[in-house]
Amino acid sequence: MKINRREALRKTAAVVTVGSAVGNPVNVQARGMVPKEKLCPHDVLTEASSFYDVSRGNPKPYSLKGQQLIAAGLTQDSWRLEIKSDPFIEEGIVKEPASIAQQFTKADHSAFKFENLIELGSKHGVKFIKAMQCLNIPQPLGQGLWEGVPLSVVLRECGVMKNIRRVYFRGFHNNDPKQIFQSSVSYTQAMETPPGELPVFVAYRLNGMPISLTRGGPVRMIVPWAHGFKSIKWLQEIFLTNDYRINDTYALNNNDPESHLKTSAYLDKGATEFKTGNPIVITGQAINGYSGLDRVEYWLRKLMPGAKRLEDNSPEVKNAPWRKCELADEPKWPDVLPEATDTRTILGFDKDTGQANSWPLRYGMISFYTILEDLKPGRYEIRARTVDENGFPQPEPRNIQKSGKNEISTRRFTVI
Ligand SMILES: Nc1nc2c(c(=O)[nH]1)N[C@H]1C(S)=C(S)[C@@H](COP(=O)(O)O)O[C@H]1N2
Ligand SMILES: [Mo]
Repeated sequence: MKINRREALRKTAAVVTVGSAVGNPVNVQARGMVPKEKLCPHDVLTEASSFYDVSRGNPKPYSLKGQQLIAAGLTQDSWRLEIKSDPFIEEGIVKEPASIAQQFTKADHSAFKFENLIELGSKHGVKFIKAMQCLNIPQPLGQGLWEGVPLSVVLRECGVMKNIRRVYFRGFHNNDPKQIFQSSVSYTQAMETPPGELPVFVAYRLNGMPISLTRGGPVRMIVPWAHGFKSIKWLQEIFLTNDYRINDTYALNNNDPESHLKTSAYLDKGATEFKTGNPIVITGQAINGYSGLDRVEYWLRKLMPGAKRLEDNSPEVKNAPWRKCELADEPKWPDVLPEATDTRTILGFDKDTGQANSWPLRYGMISFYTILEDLKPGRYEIRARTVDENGFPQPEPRNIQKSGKNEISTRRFTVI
């Protein structure tokens, strides 16, 4: 893929001199030249096939081939999107059923086609760079430039709507109800975007190309602020209901269905043994979540024989001498974006100047690193944590792990 080849060239050409970080005594001693790709080993945009995959289904939709794929509506030509209102009512709970002036169904051939979506996109299209992260898996899954049509624009095609409080979406699944994977947003979240905020959108491009089948193509929902389970892959059905209760599939497993991406740092895995005398490079990625990211910090401790395991909320961890990690520089966008992408057209970038509104990007991820020098032989444990823009160190302020895995990331290694 073009962007990755260019990115690779850029990375191998660049070297970074380390050694001046204030308040970072471990790094002050670093004298070596460490290639930038070692410090920041992650691409800014993840190639579609390199995302970590989280998919239900047996067989998984992307394993279908040929005629089965067409029958499943998973090619651009065969793809259809149904939009229906839900007749649901319940005595004493939901008094009136939802209704919309125009339903879009397969039965009467009115369902949306791929070309209808592209047409809406030519007038109202949006682009956004988003980190995908599973609520139940610490490490981010990847980051993409997603492109599509705001859900509000699609729903306006339904004309007058009544008694709608939640908007649900489902992907392709076989007929076993256990395989249904659905998520939802509130009516307001679907229809309105506050200033500076981001719309939910129906996406049909990833990193400048059609969304691959493995990444949920031809069409996938993208909920910018949310964990992956809201971003339904193989989207084929939207239903509008007056049932205000959040019946996302993920809620059934004790997950918080309204979680936003948490600000948190995740250490990369790596060697467990280093030779004394060589600088040790520790890397990771941080998510710039709901509360924003102020900084990433690390704490290194020597593990004495019999050292006890430390809980995230123990005084030892809270009062430890945490030090700042280095954050990856903002990239030169033309080097990492698909050819000829105008940053002025990407949400989160200034419409006039094309500058990013923030670095790291909102709901994006950023590489961080530190370099450890002159460690004496022994066992060590390193932790990394974020501090958000309200001054809360990870895992605060929201430490309930079922609203997103943000326990403090820890790695052990030996210096010999
Ligand atoms: N239709 C459908 N959409 C889905 C899923 C699924 O199993 N089926 N998994 C969800 C979950 S839990 C996550 S974390 C993300 C993962 O996205 P990825 O596989 O592109 O990394 O997709 C979401 N969308
Ligand atoms: Mo997930």
